[in-house]
Amino acid sequence: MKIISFLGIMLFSVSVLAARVEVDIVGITCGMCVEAITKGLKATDKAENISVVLEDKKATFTEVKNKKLTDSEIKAVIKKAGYEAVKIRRKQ
Ligand SMILES: [Cu+2]
Repeated sequence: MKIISFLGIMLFSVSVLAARVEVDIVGITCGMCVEAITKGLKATDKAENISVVLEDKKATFTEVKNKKLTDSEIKAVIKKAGYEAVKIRRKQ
């Protein structure tokens, strides 16, 4: 019973710590863009649950546990893929 409570607290902590990150991106025009940005974020090994939506021109993801993806890292990844990150929001 103690172990179950402990696991519950651990899971709760993880879900609290995993920030949802939203990135507004300029230059997304098609599915290839979506693919390039998704691949770029995935390659960092710091982002999971990655979703890039063409219509919204927005990428959302959660940070991998204990791996912080800074705003400048995000901008660099998006730039490397050929686009520009104009706004980054974090939601706990
Ligand atoms: Cu495209």
